[in-house]
Amino acid sequence: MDRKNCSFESRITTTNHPLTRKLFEIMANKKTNLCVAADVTTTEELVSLADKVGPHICLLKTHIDILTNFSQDTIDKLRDLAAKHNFLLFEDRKFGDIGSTVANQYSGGAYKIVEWADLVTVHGLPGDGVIKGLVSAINGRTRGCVLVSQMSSSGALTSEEYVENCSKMAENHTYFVVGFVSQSSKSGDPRFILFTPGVRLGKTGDGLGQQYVTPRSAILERGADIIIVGRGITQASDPVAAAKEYREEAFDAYQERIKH
Ligand code: 5FU
Repeated sequence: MDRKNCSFESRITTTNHPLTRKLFEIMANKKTNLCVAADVTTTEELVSLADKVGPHICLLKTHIDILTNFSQDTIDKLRDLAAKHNFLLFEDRKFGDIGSTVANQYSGGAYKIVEWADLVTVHGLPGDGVIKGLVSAINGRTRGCVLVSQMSSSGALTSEEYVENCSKMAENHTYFVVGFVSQSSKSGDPRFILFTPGVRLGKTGDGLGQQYVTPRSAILERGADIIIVGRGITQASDPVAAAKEYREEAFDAYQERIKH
């Protein structure tokens, strides 16, 4: 069973991870494989964006530490919107330290990420202690992580060997890892979801190293399951219309892929 030829529905039973299953269900039922990168800097903008694009997304990706006015109210509102529109919360924290430190970063500090983020990103660089550290902080909650195995930015040091080693790490920790943030995939394992950022229509880069491909290219050529789109939506004159456009392009490309 090759991941790229399978429908999201048919992949539900390939995994025991409750959040992987939930995400497949959301994608299949809502007919969307769009994740919006909500890179805005105030709670008001974040909440307003989440409510507007909510019907079109399966996941809302945050960088919670770029907010100038974060509080518990931010989280209460995001969680309400996630329930209202049926999407998951994905904090792109890119944990990358020893297990003991990431456990504290995940559960403590100002953001208490473990309390509200369904999924978080993690670098495989420190070795699998980073995963064990995060898991030690979960305390019975249903949580998962996405391993950043290959970055979209130019000159990224994520070599082929690194990508392969991240795949092995994921296979050893399937109870926590739901998939990869990557630009390509050699793995056909249907349990793992491939999330691809660096997606934008009409631009190839941002002048600061980001490199873009189109939704069709991400899904049909690179094998993405979910596209992550930030400024293509947040900086559009009409973010809702842009979200609809990316959603349709991405879901059409996915449907085209599973036909073959
Ligand atoms: F792991 C990665 C990566 O390799 N590239 C990324 O761009 C994460 N990202 C995130 O996706 C980045 O931190 C932004 O939040 C988002 C892309 O935003 P853009 O506005 O679509 O370029």
